[in-house]
Amino acid sequence: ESTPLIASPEPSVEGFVREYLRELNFTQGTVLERASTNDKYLALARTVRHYLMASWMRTTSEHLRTQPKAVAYLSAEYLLGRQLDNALIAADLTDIASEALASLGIDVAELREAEVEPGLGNGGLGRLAACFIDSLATMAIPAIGYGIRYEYGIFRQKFEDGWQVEKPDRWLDNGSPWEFAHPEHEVTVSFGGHVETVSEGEGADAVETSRWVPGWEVLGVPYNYMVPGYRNGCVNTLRLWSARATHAFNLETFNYGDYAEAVRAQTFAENISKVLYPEDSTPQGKELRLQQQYFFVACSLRDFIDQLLPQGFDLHRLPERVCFQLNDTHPVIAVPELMRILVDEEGFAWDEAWEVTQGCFAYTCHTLLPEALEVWPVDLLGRLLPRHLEIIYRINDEFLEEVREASGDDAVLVRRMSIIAEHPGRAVRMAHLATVAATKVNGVAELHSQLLRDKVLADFARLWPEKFTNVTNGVTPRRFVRMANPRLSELITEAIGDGWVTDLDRLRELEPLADDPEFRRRFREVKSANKERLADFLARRDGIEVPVDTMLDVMVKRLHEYKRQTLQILHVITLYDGIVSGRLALEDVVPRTVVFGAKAAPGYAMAKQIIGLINHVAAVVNNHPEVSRVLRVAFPANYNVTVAETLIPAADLSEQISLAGKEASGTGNMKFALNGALTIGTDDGANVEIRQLVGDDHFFLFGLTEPEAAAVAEAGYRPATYYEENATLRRALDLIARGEFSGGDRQTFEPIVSNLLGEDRFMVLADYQSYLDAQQRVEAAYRDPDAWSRSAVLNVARSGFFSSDRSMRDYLDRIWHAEPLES
Ligand code: 26W
Repeated sequence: ESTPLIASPEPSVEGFVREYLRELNFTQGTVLERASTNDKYLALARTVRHYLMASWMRTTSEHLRTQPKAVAYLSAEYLLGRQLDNALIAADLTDIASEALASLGIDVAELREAEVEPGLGNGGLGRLAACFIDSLATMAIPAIGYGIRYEYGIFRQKFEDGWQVEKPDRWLDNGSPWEFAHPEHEVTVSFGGHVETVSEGEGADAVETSRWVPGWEVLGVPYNYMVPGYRNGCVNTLRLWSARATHAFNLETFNYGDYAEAVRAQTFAENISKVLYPEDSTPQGKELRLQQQYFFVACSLRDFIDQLLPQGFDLHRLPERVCFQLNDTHPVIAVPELMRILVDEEGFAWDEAWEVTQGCFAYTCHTLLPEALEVWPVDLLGRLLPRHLEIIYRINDEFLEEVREASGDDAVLVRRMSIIAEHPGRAVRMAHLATVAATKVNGVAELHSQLLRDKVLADFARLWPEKFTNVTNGVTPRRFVRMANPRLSELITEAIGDGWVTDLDRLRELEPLADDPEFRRRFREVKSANKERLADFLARRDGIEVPVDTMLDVMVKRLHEYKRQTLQILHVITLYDGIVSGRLALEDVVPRTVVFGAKAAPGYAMAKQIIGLINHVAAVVNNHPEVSRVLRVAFPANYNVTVAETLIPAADLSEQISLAGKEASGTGNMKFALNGALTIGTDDGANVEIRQLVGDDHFFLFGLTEPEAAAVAEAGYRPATYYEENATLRRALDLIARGEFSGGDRQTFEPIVSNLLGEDRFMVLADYQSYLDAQQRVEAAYRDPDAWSRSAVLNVARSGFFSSDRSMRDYLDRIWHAEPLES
């Protein structure tokens, strides 16, 4: 039996006009003549929703009815990007909507610009989560995304005199037409208090059990978002939790007559989902962050059990119904939480509960940097979640017993593997907890997974080799090709049909066309039209002038020393120096525009220095009468998904220049290749796989390999040697040191220079010459437009592997073992 459902409207221009005016008049409460751009945008968003609504309801009720095995993706971040265009494309309404609104004198393109993107993530990990839920919906896999509805997403970046300043991201201010609040499904989450030991039974039968007496509670209110599959009638759900004060909490204080105190208490509770932590890869160990993690995880487990399973479901069989995928360690507190539910609330024996828990979780690691691995001080965790700490201790006791047995009491090994670190203070190692609990542990690219097995988690991989697997990341071709690059999409579809959008391997069929001069010409036309679009966008948005007839050389990603934005700015400085000193003739330089986009964590001083340096170099280069004829540097502020969508399709050269062994995967690298940019890159992360697939001749490789870098570090790296022995490098660093880019002030960038000469943890100087040589090869290749565009077409044709649909198939085969919903 299926529930009665109102059908979505039939797609037609007249029908769309009717629906739209209804929304504008009856929901938005305004008339066309008086409607603001925001009114018109909100009405359009709600209109589009109508066309997906019946599919959403049907998907949800089918899921409930058939009780398939589901994927529950637990992620503290979803970097969704704008929703309107994506929804229009998924519902196949782009043309109908444009025509319908044009008949009312409205330009859809203008309304698109009115949407403020939900930036509920920092970078790669959050964007990956967004790509994955898109793919799961497109593949009709029963899946739900769980996360946090931050009131403020990633900060809005501004530059003042070239230095980063952070402004709050008030993304909800103009209304949020894509979400559906469900206060009736609120969940209560407890914190603090203490644990009581109670004896049950008499005499010899007496057993001690623990009971958590929490100190305070908050409510989690779910907000549902549609996750539409691409034209397949499947619409999955993303459920984000928002913190509210409990009613009781307020009332109690209110009874004392202190109204102001009651409201303050409310604010305190609601702080939990207030703001996304902007740290990417260096955890701050803040109590509020642990509150966020437990808050969303507790809500999500409760919700899955209560809302998605039938009443009275036997939780012994939970692993048949769900895999909770842990997106990095941020949701790992779900492990003791499930144990607590099973043991304390459901009365399971410990061993039974542990078996179920181990069957329900899988863990994805997204990093290799030791400082990025989350560790929670035991006193903090014990204060906030005393019962969970107790559970973690018991998990650890039993685990370490297993280690002792397997290792013949190797005490050093036991200390290394323990979930509890003893130094510098007692703390819970969340990656160890995740690895112990998970059915599978995966890295996000071949090299990364290998390094996890060999280095970061080597002890665990020796104990449980079958636990470890790889799933190389991917990106959704819907957003990052079909939507972001309509011109290329049309060219591809004209050549091979439109099946590639959901079967990206079919891009292979373009390979022969790389040798077709006419196809290459049209490919170049697309590129240059995309450059025009970008130039237009940056002129309007930032007042930045971008020449459209130059090589567009792009590095966009979070600002981090390991990613080495410094290396690219050193190349810019070297070109500048060559021209200014007369050692490089203007006509020998391939004109290029170097574009940066990057946010620095607000507390990461060196990253902010590097941003300052890039902007100051840009000012000097762009204002130099000779140099600016062949070299420009553009650094639009506030890089985000929306900027990526206009920037990536215009790029000729993709900079993927991290020190080998540091970038887990990278996903921007895949987006560039799919949009026909060539990569200059190190042998790191998924670059390795990109190069294998596109071929050495169509990829500019440079730099130390991971084993080489490890050997250099082992032998004792001395960066100053490179400075002393390489005159070009010396000149570039001396320019910075002498204040060439800081109005003669030598102090401004002193920290960068002394760091490079003294420590240079990420071996920028060691790779400098190799990078310069690779850039020479880039120039030579770019001088031959036909050969370049042949390589570019081959990059597109050979990158189908990097669809997140393929990543999902790998997760399904290797980890989840779930199947599509029949439709
Ligand atoms: C503050 C704690 C913290 C620690 C790590 C916050 C965020 C992180 C993330 C793991 C950082 C991140 O986004 N990692 C990136 O994940 C991408 C998706 O797998 C990879 O492509 C990137 O290489 C990796 O840096």
